[in-house]
Amino acid sequence: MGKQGGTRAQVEFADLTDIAASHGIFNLGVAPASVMERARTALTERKAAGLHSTMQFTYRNPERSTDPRRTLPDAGSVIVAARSYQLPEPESAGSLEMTGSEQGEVLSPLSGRVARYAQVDHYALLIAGLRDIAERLQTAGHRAVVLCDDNAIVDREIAYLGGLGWFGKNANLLVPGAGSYFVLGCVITDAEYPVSTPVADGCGGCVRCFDSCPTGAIIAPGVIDANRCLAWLVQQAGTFPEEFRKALGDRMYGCDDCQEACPPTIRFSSRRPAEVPDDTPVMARVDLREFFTKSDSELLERYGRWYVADREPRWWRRNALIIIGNSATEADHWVPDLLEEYAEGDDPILAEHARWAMKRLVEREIRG
Ligand code: B12
Repeated sequence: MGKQGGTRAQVEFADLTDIAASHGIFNLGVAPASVMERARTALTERKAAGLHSTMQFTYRNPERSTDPRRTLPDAGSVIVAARSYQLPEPESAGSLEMTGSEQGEVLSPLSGRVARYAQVDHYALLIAGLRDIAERLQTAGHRAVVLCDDNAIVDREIAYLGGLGWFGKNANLLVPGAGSYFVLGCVITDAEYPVSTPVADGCGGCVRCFDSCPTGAIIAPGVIDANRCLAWLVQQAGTFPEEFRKALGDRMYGCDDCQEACPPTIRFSSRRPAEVPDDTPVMARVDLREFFTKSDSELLERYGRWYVADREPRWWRRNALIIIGNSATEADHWVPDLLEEYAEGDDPILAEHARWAMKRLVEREIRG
């Protein structure tokens, strides 16, 4: 929160774009600080229809998450930002722990795939830029609050209203000429700037994302049923729905299928690569064995920036058991003992997933 009272100097918007650019943020816009009616209606109606599954986030309090003035009562505008998370494609599908400068350090026979947005802490890189913008405004006597992937605001709608992109049928916000591999955030401030013009629809008649979803989670243009979306199912607590376990494939965290099928994203994302410091570790794939050899606290230390229900590494183990069933081969000698241990263990949910994985290995003719 900025200084109270005192004189306020106008900060040129160009100063803010310069600060953003120094953080690898090349898309900045301004949204009005008013209630986002469309998002409020969508949250309320979809919650009533159960499409939010067990998610809370922005659904917990739609009155708050759709009104920037609930965060900053005298807000005058919302500066919205998009930062690319498109990294160069890994050279080897099996490589783990690649860094921005050297790729393909470690190879594992059994690993899980991580969606692009979660391979690096892209939120932290965006937040660092937004904080510098907020600080510039605060130094000039304004109030400014940074929000990114926070329950207090619906990031896509405010970014849309601030002219950063259009809503794809896959529900992602697409930046014109760049695609959807962008994380979004904003600075709510009492400084006033002219509002940007929203971007017109760019999907046209294309419906490729519908067919690409492995579980049929896109139920209407821009509408996701979280009960079916793998990106939610891997984060959710409890039993992983059996009908979607095969579709999970080798995904450990997140799912990019609806973006990987999207023509503008396929075509343009490499034009707008993410700027990440050279020594940044990139988790494109993770070693599955680690989830059974490391303690909860070690796992949280390593993967704690990934949201998981109740911060319970148990749900990562559950996901890893499913992936083992879907992708282990005879070469993974440690797998049969591990599955037996968990199938007979005292965690009933993990035991059931281990039994499922055993059956799946038989079905795949990996075990007799
Ligand atoms: C909850 C959540 C999820 C949930 C639910 C997703 C969802 N669609 O709501 C789950 C866990 C499934 C999820 C998955 C993903 N998420 Co998410 N998620 C969020 C979170 C926390 C809240 C989103 C929210 O409020 N949804 C509420 C519903 C109502 O919004 P909506 O689906 O966008 O609905 C809008 C459209 O339907 C549109 N609309 C209305 N009418 C019409 C009509 C037409 C024709 C169209 C096209 C659109 C349209 O208006 C609605 C309201 O704005 C935000 C962070 C935040 N604080 O906002 C990140 C966020 C949306 N997620 C993000 C990302 C990166 C992802 C994934 C790509 C991650 C991954 N690879 O696994 C996937 C994408 C899945 C998908 N296709 O949506 C980014 C999106 C960036 C972008 N460029 O769009 C965000 C903004 C995080 C961030 N700060 O960067 N996510």
